[in-house]
Amino acid sequence: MTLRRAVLSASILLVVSFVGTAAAAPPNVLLLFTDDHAAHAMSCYGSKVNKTPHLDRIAQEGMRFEHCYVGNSLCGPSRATILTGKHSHKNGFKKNGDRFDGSQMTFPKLLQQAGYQTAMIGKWHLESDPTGFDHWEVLVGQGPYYNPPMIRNGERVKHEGYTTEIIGDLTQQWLDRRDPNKPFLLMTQHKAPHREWQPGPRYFDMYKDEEIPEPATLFDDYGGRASPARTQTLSIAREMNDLDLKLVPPKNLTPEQLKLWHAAYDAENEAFHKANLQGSELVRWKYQRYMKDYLRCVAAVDDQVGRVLDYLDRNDLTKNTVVIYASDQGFFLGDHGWFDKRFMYEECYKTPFLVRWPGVTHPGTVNRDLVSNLDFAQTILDIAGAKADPEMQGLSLVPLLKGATPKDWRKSLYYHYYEFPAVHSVQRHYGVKTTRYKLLYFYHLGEWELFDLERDPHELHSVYNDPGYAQVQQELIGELQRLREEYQVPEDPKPVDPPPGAARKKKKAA
Ligand SMILES: [Ca+2]
Repeated sequence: MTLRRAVLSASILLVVSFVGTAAAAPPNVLLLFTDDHAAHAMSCYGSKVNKTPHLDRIAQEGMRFEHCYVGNSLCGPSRATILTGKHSHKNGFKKNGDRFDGSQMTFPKLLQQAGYQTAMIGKWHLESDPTGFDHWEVLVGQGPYYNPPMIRNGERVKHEGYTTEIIGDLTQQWLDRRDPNKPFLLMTQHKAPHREWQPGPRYFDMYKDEEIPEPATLFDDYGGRASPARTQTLSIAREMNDLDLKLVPPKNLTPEQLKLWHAAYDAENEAFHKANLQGSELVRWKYQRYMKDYLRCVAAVDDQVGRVLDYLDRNDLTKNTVVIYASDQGFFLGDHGWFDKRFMYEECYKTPFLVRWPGVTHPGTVNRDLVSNLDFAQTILDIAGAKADPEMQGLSLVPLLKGATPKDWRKSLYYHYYEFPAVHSVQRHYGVKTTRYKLLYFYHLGEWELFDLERDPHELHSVYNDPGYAQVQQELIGELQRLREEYQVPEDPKPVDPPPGAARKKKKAA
């Protein structure tokens, strides 16, 4: 080849590759989402209790966010925040049981307007019907682990089998029949590993002869903190029921499923009843039973994640699909002796967040900036090249995904939990978190907590009013006030107790 020809072909290559970039189709977005999956039950986050090879693959081929937190650690509110990019007080969904106003702007609607086909499959949990989706098939409320009825575009349909696997099947079926000429947004939202942690038959034998390591705080005495840590009802020792502990089977199994269930649990249950465990030994047994079932549910999710990643590979979709994994919030895995969530404590306040964006995000990177589920909407819109809604309150994470965090990136996050009085009796609180410190205010009690996460990572000793932290405390109170003003958070008045007899009267009137 002559020099001239070589230069000419190089220029053609350059032109071709430039045109290729400029005209590149907007990427597909696959959001894989779970319910109550704590980051400390994922091996890519350093789990001591399980392995999640398929989720780890997303981290290895993309970016793992080490400090992703939620604005309100509860199922419905987290979902509403993700859809709208707004805090609970702005999108109107503060507590489970609220009804999502589907007429408000959401990121799937904006993607639809930008030419995306959009689909939502799995757990929705927002009371009103999904809006902004060309196709939706969702569980009814929480939905059961087995044989779930679902609502497909407004029509009730029946399924038989294990819900996590059914959601995996529906995901592939939708991908098979989508319009290949349009980019897609697909949200696959698992019910697992929510309470009551019912594993599928394929997972009954997992961890059978293993001891799951206990967390350091399983026998926390709740000293050194404000009163809500003592008055909650999240306790493994006291609040787990027979259904949680698999001492009785779920009610909606087919005869064949019931047979497998008895084969899995009966012998262990018999030994348990015979042993008549008490005190800490009983707590330890409950912890093992809880964790094994929780982790079996996680394993099923991990397998379905692997399955859809394989699908993308087989169908030449990997390169042009951004894969995101997140949970609606974390969970207490025996930490502080608890299950469930709600508190602004690390284990359930933090949520796992992985993003694989081929050709943009450097594989295997870890980001340590403060990010939030408030940012998901604007991030996904930015990835798609679509405009965000001006009322959205988060930030686009695209610069972080490109490896260039802006110098003025946020230094704090706002939190607000509202569901009290309610199940699990966690008091209403708001708070602020920085990389090192966390300030919580239980505002209807007038009680504060301040934690130095560097010295006290398990949050066991509040240093509120400790003279050594006077300046930190003052700065955080100021920062909390600043955030409340920035996000325009109204005062949350204390619910008035109904006068004695009011419930009875109301019932009579109805
Ligand atoms: Ca949840």
